[in-house]
Amino acid sequence: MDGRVTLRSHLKQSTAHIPHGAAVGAVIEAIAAAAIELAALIADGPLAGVTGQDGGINSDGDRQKDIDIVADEMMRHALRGAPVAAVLSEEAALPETFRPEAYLCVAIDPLDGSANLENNISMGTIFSIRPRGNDILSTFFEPGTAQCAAGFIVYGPQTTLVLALNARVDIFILDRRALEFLLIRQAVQIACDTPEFAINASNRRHWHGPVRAYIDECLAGTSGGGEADFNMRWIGSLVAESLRILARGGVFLYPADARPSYREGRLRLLYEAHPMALVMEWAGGAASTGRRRILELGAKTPHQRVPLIMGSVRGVRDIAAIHERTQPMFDNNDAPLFARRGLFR
Ligand code: FBP
Repeated sequence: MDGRVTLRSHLKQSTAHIPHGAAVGAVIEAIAAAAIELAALIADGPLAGVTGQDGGINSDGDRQKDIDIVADEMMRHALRGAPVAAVLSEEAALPETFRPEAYLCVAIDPLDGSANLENNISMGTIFSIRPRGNDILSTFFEPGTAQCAAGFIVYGPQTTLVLALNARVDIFILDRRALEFLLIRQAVQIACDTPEFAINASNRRHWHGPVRAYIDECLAGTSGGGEADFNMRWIGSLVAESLRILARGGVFLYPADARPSYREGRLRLLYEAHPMALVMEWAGGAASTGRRRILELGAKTPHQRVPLIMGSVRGVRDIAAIHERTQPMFDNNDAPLFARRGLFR
């Protein structure tokens, strides 16, 4: 023994005492196996025939890259061989039923941030696993607290797997020679108070009052009377931003804004916000819309969007406190349009 802990041995141990643990482990192994193949394809890019060029439009009207289509096929193929009742993918309008009698359902974004392929910037796979209810579609519409495991893979300088399982978060790196994931960080805890934020600041003119107020405070720093001088990051890749938060804390915001197609935010509840929220909470962080805990939200449609604010507990709490002082224009907690009060303008 060389002391290395493989994903397989970790799963064996951590699924031993959870309901249907063997099935949960098998699904995670299937996703990890597909991720190893996908990592190789992404690393070769144009040499393997994937260019990041347009591949058409998916069922929800999003532009797809050729690599999105390949990633979706790879993940579906892997999950078809696993104990999975149904899969909801970003790339398809409705869940696809695999084995109706199986105990688990999976929501997946096969390749988030694929627009980064051309620029050689990190992108990733995000997954959420939950027990099947009586009816497949309503299973996916349950709140995020129904998830029994979730995680994401980052295809970057290293291929990293972040796994939320058994109420903790562990991180693995792909050993490219042995083609297996090895444990590198256990029971990760997010720093509770890092002065760093990530937001696409080019949208500032569209933001609602509370988001603008928080970011303006961060930018003003100690010269504006604040407690700290903040640093800013924006990679444009949800998985890379999330991994950074696990490494050093800070907050990430993709808020709702005034543009008609961003009234509910940009990111998707079922395969982006729910799994990231589980990762954040099980690593001691938080995830909110600004007004509601993400994990308490259920979906009404498979590809529903949601405002996502996540990361260090202190930052998420500060942002929620500003929201609390401002009334939404409509009484809709999931998609607030905020009243513009003098204080926040
Ligand atoms: P896709 O679902 O289209 O891949 O987009 C998701 C995403 O790339 C996130 O990874 C990232 O946080 C966000 O979009 C970036 O959005 P923007 O381009 O508006 O900054």
